[in-house]
Amino acid sequence: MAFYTEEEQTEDYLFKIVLVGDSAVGKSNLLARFARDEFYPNSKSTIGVEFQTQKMDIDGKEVKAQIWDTAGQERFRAVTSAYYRGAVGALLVYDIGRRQTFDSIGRWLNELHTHSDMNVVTILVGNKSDLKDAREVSTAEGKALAEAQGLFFIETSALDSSNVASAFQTVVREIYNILSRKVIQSQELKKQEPRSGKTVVLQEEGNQEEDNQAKKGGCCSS
Ligand SMILES: Nc1nc2c(ncn2[C@@H]2O[C@H](COP(=O)(O)OP(=O)(O)OP(=O)(O)O)[C@@H](O)[C@H]2O)c(=O)[nH]1
Ligand SMILES: [Mg+2]
Repeated sequence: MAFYTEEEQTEDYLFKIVLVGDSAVGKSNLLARFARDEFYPNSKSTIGVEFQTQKMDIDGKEVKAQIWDTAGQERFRAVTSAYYRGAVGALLVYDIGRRQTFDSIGRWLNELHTHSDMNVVTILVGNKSDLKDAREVSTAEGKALAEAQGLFFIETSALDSSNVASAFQTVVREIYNILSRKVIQSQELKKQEPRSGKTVVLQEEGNQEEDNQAKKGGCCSS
């Protein structure tokens, strides 16, 4: 999705979103709940990479989210750079009942930023919110980390479905909004240059340097 020309504006949007986080935090079940409304109480570790495409409606526009899922465990993971390549959104997942998975978030964030654009829209997801008695990470701690890192934040339960759709929708809506702003900016540029040839109204990569400068430390602040 490098360019959209004027004629192509009516085409669907396809956004690659990656699920990231330690093993057994519930990445595969969040995807299963969101895409198929299913839950597996005894799911096995993911081996390699799987993805699922889900249609979503954003402001009456059809958007497709291609959601990628891989193993949290190093030995089951596929080639890391390929997993992140082209991603425009990420869910960084931990288990609210296992502090160790929350402590790993910094490492996952580093990996995400090493292999993808700094501007990837990211939400920190505290999963298994149904495990009330086993909670080891408070909501306030999750929020604070998200704020410090410039991420969105939500707590979910793949088991009882709470906030699962919202987590994905938050990311996809923000990507869509950023894209729409770029289209408007390009159209304004086009008005100023009426004699230019074929008009490119969206370039996903944009001006990387400028974008990184503007948004460092936060994917979605503008
Ligand atoms: N109580 C509760 N259990 C959950 C929830 N989400 C997932 N689980 C359970 O946690 C275990 C691990 O879930 P998975 O979805 O396989 O975890 P994963 O992050 O994909 O793990 P890897 O593929 O190894 O990286 C399974 O037994 C799930 O049933 C949840 O929201 N609440
Ligand atoms: Mg999995």
